[in-house]
Amino acid sequence: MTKVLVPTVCPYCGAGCGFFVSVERGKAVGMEYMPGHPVSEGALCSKGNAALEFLRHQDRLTTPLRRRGEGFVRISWEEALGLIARGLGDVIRRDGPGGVAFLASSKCTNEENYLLQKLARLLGTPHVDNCARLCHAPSVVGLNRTLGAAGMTNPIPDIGSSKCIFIIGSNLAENHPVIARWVHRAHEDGAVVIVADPRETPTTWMADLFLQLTPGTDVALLSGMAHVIIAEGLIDGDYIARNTRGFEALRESVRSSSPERISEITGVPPDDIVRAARAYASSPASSILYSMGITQHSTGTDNVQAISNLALITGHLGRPGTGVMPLRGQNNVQGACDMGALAEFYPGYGRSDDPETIRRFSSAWGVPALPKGPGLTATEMICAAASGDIRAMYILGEDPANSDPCSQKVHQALEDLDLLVVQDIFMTATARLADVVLPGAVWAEKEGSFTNTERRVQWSSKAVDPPGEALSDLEIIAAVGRSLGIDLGSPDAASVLAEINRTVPQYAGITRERLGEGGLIWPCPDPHHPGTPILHSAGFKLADGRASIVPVRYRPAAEGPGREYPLLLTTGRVAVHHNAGSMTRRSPSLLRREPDLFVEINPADAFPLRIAGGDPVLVETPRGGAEALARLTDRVKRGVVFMPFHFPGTNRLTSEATDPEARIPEFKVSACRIVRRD
Ligand SMILES: Nc1nc2c(c(=O)[nH]1)N[C@H]1C(S)=C(S)[C@@H](COP(=O)(O)OP(=O)(O)OC[C@H]3O[C@@H](n4cnc5c(=O)[nH]c(N)nc54)[C@H](O)[C@@H]3O)O[C@H]1N2
Ligand SMILES: Nc1nc2c(c(=O)[nH]1)N[C@H]1C(S)=C(S)[C@@H](COP(=O)(O)OP(=O)(O)OC[C@H]3O[C@@H](n4cnc5c(=O)[nH]c(N)nc54)[C@H](O)[C@@H]3O)O[C@H]1N2
Ligand code: SF4
Ligand SMILES: [Mo]
Repeated sequence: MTKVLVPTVCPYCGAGCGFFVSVERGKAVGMEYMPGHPVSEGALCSKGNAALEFLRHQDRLTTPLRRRGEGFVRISWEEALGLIARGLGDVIRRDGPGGVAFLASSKCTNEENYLLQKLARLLGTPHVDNCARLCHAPSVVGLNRTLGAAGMTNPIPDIGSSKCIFIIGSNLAENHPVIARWVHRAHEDGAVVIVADPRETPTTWMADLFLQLTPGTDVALLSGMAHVIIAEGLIDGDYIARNTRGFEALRESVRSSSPERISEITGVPPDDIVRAARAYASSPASSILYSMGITQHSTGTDNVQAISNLALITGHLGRPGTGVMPLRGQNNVQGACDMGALAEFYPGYGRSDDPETIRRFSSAWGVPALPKGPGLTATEMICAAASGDIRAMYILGEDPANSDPCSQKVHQALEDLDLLVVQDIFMTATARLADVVLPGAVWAEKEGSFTNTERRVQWSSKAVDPPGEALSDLEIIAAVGRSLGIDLGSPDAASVLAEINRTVPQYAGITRERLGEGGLIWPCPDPHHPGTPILHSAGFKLADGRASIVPVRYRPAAEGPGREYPLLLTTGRVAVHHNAGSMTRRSPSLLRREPDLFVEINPADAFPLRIAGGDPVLVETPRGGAEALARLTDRVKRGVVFMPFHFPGTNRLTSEATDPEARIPEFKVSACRIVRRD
């Protein structure tokens, strides 16, 4: 029997590595590397290598389920679709379509996300969002305002030609390991690597200069660097004059941010602030890579704007090896946002409160009217569910019961809904609260396009059939539409992509026929366009083609350590688990390496609490408590503790404070205390 190699895209992170699934007699029997892939060049990290382990896991959902008492019973597709149509219909008749909210999925394809937001809007509700809200929402607001586009400005392989790489709030060695290979390559070629992070991580190990700042003080650090760059005349005056507005206001606002003063706020030695500023400003091509350490703050948008400012005053944009690189997290979070699965945007980033955008989509979809946004964001939907304003939710491939902050409240809000529909591949904590659970097909069981963090759109092919009665998410969404009397067209990915080509200008030239190995990078406005790997090389898509320098002022995090809760809790990730863990905790080779929830504590903090390494402890915040095993390490500074959120518990602790504009929760700063469990 011959083996067939089917090209697919890794289902985990935004690096978008490619690999082949090898198929024999209709079964996935292994994987083969893809040496010709432009980003991964045949490499994969531990998660990518283990992807088949969860694909074939016995816990996969194989039939629709409905709640009965505390448990679930198997039902037919017909019954499931009937329940959903009746449940949504009841809510819409009573409360109007605004009583229904949809969460799209940054794990699903572009076509699936496009169809889900279309279903939501054709039903008449503006409330559709995705987990980007918990992730890069501040990049969408901050980069759109400063640079006129929210995407990564340069492609991943470009990092290899950078001469100074400033990594701030990103642990890419663990979370985007294949992108880290490009940083290594640049480093070997003589690039200076600077890392700003409150923790020592495998990423900080590759740094020439490690700035171990206090969590939540990034605006201060970046203002201090801007101060040095301006004071020492390291700005690019020509670039500023030709391409930007607002420089004088920035000069004024950072005048008092001397390295000595900033050192008091951030805990970073003044000399290191000066060294970092000089290295970044004076190299011929510098890039800034950032991620959740920047965005997941009540000052997330300010942090992002402070990053843009640094790039703009030094002219490190629009050329190879430069750029502002918000490393997207999920395999298709970029695509879910591009497809308009966001409260404030229709597909292609037309504002959902813009009458012209609404007119354009009404005409494209052949309906007289569409809801005007902005709708409720993912975090606001949960609050509205708690207060009774949202009565039904449809959740595609997300696990807010584990991944949203303050999870006790999320559980209660989801439980109180009249109807909760969850479409996933496993019985997650969120699915356990549902009235109806629908079994979806996962990446290798369906075809479609995914957009990685550098805006590269890639086609992933179907290798095997889904288990049992599971269907592709596209087929399910179309069937739900039909049961509600809404015709979403033919549920095959190529037809939906053809519609996307017509309605999303950035994707106009990204046709199915052109998506061979390596894909195409948007904007790609017509079928002959080669794609646009580097943004802003000929000005900015803002008034007069100029970028905006926006002065920002340091504000402390919403919650600080005090007498009752003396430690500062920061949360994040480890290499072998992914987000709420539904997939990696079902991969034996990964689970073996990190089997339990742990909390990293500095020995100097642990000693007076009589806590030894491996002890079970209770971590408590004003919201609640979670048990974890203590891990003593000086990778966290005194006063700071770290927990990953891959196991249930961590988000019982996290703060509900959000950024006032982007509405992202402050996952990176909560006040906590720790006690030993005897
Ligand atoms: N292995 C693995 N890979 C993943 C994921 C996963 O769960 N596991 N998830 C994917 C997703 S959805 C995302 S969004 C990305 C996220 O990727 P990252 O952003 O790299 O992930 P985090 O661990 O949340 O946080 C990054 C770093 O920010 C630091 N940090 C915390 N607070 C601050 C601060 O105030 N300032 C600064 N400068 N740094 C701070 C943390 O110590 C941490 O080292 O990873 C993606 N890839
Ligand atoms: N404390 C704390 N909390 C955080 C963060 C943090 O740093 N700290 N980070 C936040 C960030 S950046 C993010 S992005 C969110 C992530 O939040 P979520 O998106 O809720 O997290 P995941 O666990 O990735 O959930 C994805 C779900 O999709 C399912 N799935 C996978 N593939 C498919 C498919 O093809 N079809 C269907 N139907 N389902 C599929 C998976 O089984 C899983 O249940 O978490 C946020 N929460
Ligand atoms: S780096 Fe990301 S995309 Fe690449 S193999 Fe690892 S998890 Fe998959
Ligand atoms: Mo994320």
